[in-house]
Amino acid sequence: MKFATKAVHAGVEPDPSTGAIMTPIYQTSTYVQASPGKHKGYEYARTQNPTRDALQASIAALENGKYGFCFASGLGATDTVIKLLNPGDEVVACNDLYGGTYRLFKRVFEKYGIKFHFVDMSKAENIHTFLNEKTKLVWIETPTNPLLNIIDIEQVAKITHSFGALLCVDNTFASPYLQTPLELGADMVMHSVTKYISGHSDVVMGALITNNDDLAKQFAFLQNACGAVPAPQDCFLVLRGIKTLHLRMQAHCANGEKIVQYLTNHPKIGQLWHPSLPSHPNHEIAKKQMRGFGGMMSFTLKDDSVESAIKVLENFKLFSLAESLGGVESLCGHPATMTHASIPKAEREKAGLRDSLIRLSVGIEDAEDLIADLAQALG
Ligand code: P1T
Repeated sequence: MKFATKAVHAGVEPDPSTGAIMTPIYQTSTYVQASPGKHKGYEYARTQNPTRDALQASIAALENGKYGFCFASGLGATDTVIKLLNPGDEVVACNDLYGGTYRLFKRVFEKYGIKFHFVDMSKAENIHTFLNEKTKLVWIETPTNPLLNIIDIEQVAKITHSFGALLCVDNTFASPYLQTPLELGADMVMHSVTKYISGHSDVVMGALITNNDDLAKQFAFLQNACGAVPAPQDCFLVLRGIKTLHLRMQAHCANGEKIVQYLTNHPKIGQLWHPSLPSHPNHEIAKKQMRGFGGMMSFTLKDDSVESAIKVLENFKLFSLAESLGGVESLCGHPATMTHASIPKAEREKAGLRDSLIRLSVGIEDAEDLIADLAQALG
C-alpha cells in the first residue's frame, strides 16, 4: 500500500462488536475474564487497549515497521529507549537536538552511570572518534531541532553497526511522510506524536517503531513495566489526525517553500536554515533521504540582536508564539528561552544555536496570509 492509503486505512478494522468504521475509544481500565487467565486478549489497560493497538499498528505501517508502541509523550518514548541500557554504557547523540531530550539524557540518566557524548554529525564520520566498545546507542534527530541540520542516516547506520551499537532516529521533524529511517538502516524510530503525526495541537504523545523482534519485546516489556502509556481518547484523536497526514504534510511543504523564498529575499534576514536551500551544507543528503523539505525553519535577523528577535516575535499576529510544532496552525518560537532553555548557553552556542534565533513551524493556512504576517512582523 502507498502512503495515503495507509494513512487512511492501516491498523484500523471495523469494530468486531458493532462494525463501527472508526475504532471506538475503549475507555476502560480493565477487562472481564471468564475464568482466571481466560480472556479475549485483554487483561488490564496499561498492558493492552484496542484503541491504542489500532494506533500502534497504524504508526508502524506509516514507518514501514513491523512493531509500533505508543507512550504518554515523546520524552516517555525516549525514556524507554534509554532504559534499554545499563550503567557504564555510552550514547553518542547529535549536538543539536530538542532541549528536553538533552535534559533527559544529562540530568536524569547520567546519574545512573550512562555517559552521553554530543557530536556534530553533519559529517557522519565525525562519530568515529566517540564510538568504542561501550557505545550501545547512537541517537540522532534529522532534521535537527532547531537548526535543521541534516544527518546522513544511511552512513551513520553503517558506522554505528560496525561498532555493534544500535541507531535510533528521532523522526519528529520529518514525519514518516517525508522520511522513513528504518529503510535507511535505523534500528528504531522515535516520534513526538504530539507534532505532525497528531497534527492538531491537542494531544501529547510519543511512539517507537522497529522491525527488530528483540527490541519489540523489550519495548513491550518496558511500556507495561514502566507504565508511560497514552490514554484511549488521545489514541483516538491521533488515529483521526493520521487520516490527513499526507495532505497536511503536502501543505506544510508547499507553504514552507513559499516562505523560504520570501525570507531569502527579505533585506532584514541574516541567516536562514532550511534543508531546501542549495546553500544548506547537507542539501544533497536531504534530497537523497527525504521526500520533501518540510515546514520547519529557523532564521536570525541581520542585526543578530536578541532584542530585535524578541520584538519580531511579539509583533506576529497569525503565527502564535508557543512551544511545539507540526500542528495545522503556524507557530513561532524563541529556542534560547523556550524549547532549548534546558541546554546550558555555552553548550547551545557550541552547537551554533544563537540567542537571536527565531524558529517557525509553518502551518497549513494560506501562504499569502502567512507572508503578510511575516512582512508586518519584520517591518
Ligand atoms: O513534547 P514531547 O511529546 O514529549 O516530545 C519531545 C520531543 C522530542 N523530539 C523532538 C524533535 C521534539 O521536538 C520534541 C518536543 N519539542 C517541542 C516541544 C518543541 O517545541 O520543540
